[in-house]
Amino acid sequence: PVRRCVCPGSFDPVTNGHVDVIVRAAALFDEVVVAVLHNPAKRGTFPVEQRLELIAEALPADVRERVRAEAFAGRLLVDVCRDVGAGAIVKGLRGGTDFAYELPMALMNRHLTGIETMFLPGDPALEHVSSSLVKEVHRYGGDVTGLVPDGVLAALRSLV
Ligand code: COD
Repeated sequence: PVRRCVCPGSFDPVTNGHVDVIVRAAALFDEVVVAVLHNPAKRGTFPVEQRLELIAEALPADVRERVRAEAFAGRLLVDVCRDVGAGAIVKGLRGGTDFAYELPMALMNRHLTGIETMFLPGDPALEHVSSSLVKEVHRYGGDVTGLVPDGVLAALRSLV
């Protein structure tokens, strides 16, 4: 059987920290579904279609055919996992704060359907990288080169 996992997030926008976790998940599973979960009531910075495109173009060529990005509005992560046929959730951890935030969600998701969450330690070189900090630093004129894929750099520059 095909072993498939879900890498969930907001990806508003995708960062090199996300890409690292997705590529490493692709080394552990046959297929990875990058699930862009969004709240239809909240607009976010980038439209969901653009978030999907930015993820797709950031993927290294050697994993592209086994990784797909898909958007889900107003859904529980466990329902997304069931719908796409994923047996596990894979998430990156940036340290103790991420763990404190992620642990109750992992336990709740297991409570709901039995699905397991696997945590991968984030690349220490990217530990300070989050979508929100990247946007803030860029907004006030800081340089985020090396922290996000090239397509995201261009997308940030075209924000008004
Ligand atoms: N290094 C390693 N990992 C990283 C890095 C980095 N530099 N940056 C981000 N990550 C990891 C985060 O720890 C997270 O696991 C993942 O990447 C996604 O990050 P974001 O910021 O894009 O996404 P979040 O944290 O906003 O996503 C939250 C979810 C959408 C996953 C969550 O809210 C959810 O599951 N929502 C669906 C509704 C639901 O089921 N709720 C009940 C949950 S119990």
